[in-house]
Amino acid sequence: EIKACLFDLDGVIVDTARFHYIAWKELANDLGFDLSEEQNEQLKGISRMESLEIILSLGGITLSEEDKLERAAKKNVRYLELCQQMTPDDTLPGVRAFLEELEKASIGIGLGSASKNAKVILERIDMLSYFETLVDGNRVTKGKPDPQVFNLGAADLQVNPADCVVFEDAVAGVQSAKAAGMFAVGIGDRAVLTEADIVVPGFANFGLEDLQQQFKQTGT
Ligand code: G16
Ligand code: MG
Repeated sequence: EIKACLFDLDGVIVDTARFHYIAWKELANDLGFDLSEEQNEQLKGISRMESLEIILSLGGITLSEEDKLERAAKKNVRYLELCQQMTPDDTLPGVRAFLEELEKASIGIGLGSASKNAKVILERIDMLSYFETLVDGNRVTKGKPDPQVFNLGAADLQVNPADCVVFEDAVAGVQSAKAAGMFAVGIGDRAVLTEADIVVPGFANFGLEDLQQQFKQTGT
């Protein structure tokens, strides 16, 4: 029985990936190389410092720890500056209606994000009040694909992992959900999110009744 739903932020609730991409691309350009959109895919769901490591290895560049921290901080300032453009209209289609359905059905709602900016972003798009708990990059010590982020969410909401559904757009996030023993709904492309229990393009044509049905059919 579904007792709680845990949501990833970037790519599930709101499309911030394009802002992360612009800011990371500028960092790469400062270092003399470019970052493709395809390379950016690898960074989804991955923490800020781990993302930086991946980018540096793509560019074949080594930096001192101090320089890394400085550049990551500068990237974040730029990212937050870009996020200023965001409004409640940037919430992905159907998300608000879906959360309202969950509220009505008394199903718990939690956030499970790698981002340290999660709260600020939820405030900007006026979605913070839906969430009973936030597990974000400030709380987790082991990033996705480790199950910690979703385990903490289930513990906060006092539900068993088997009664939790996770919504994720990243491969690492789906792996994290499955490692936590939860039902994973992939948001995006089935060919990419191969480990998800089901994959849907988004919440536009997907409601609680659809979820309940799939959970019963596919869930164990
Ligand atoms: C998000 C993004 C990642 C980003 C990470 C850390 O994770 O998908 O690309 O690197 O957060 O973000 P920040 O630099 O804001 O701390 P999620 O789990 O919400 O998809
Ligand atoms: Mg994501």
